[in-house]
Amino acid sequence: QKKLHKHKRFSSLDLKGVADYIASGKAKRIILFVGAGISCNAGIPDFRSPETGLYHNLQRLDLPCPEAVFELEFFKTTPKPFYELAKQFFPGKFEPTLTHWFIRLLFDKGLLLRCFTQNIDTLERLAGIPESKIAEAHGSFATSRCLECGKQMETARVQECMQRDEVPACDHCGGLVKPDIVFFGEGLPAAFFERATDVCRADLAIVVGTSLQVQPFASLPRRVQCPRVLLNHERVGDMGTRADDVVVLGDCDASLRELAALLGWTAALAAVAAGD
Ligand code: CNA
Repeated sequence: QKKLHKHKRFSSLDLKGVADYIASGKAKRIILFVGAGISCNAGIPDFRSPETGLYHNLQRLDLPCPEAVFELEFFKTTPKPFYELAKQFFPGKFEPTLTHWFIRLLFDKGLLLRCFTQNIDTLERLAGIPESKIAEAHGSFATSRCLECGKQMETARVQECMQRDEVPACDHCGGLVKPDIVFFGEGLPAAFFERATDVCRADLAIVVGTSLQVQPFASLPRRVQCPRVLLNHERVGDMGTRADDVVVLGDCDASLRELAALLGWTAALAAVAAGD
């Protein structure tokens, strides 16, 4: 590992260096670690951005602390705040961003090893990235089930309840229904751990739109041995501490638009985003 970090493998520590690295064919198994920041330009607020983040805007829900809205024990007794919040970013209302389309393009080009996402908005799926290439660390809104008997409830029905400001109750036993997103106090999906072994196989890691504060997800970028890139508004985790790390601060869509241009992929990116 030491030896790997001693030698920079990007020609320069910027987007041009990353583009050269990909264009030279050295990156055939690209791994992505993404978070709420990649969906902000779709109109879904993230958690921790000052002013616009969900945590900042939760005061009106009268919670003991902002995180309580995603705590399992709190939800069991007080589910309304969660459903009130979920109404704002339930799938169906939002379109993928340029960052999602860029990841889709990596897949189309046969370069995507896996996209690890903390997001629950399913925009990766909507961008046409196959489920087998995604590891949804915190589950998703795609399915919901009763906390008492485990019976599934169709997403459309859950959504209908939310629109009526009702908390969905199980048809079978009347129990509380919860989308299969991972709350604090719950384990991560088994598929996340199975797919985490990908970190050893990747030849380029790209971290985008995450504050890297939630474990165990946050530890994954530390475990890769390949060159790493951070595209984020701020520096996070240990990104930028290795000799072969590239850190590009700013809007992730803008950075990936530039990377696509450097690779000569602008037209291809526009085509996937247009659904061609
Ligand atoms: P976070 O802690 O809110 O961090 C987001 C990060 O993205 C911050 O570092 C921001 O500075 C950065 N950021 C925001 N917008 C941009 C942008 N346009 N370009 C570049 N960087 C940007 O979110 P994390 O994902 O790190 O936290 C993990 C939580 C958030 C997970 O459990 C998610 O389930 C949860 N979450 C998901 C969604 C969603 O599915 N879209 C929305 C809100 C929260």
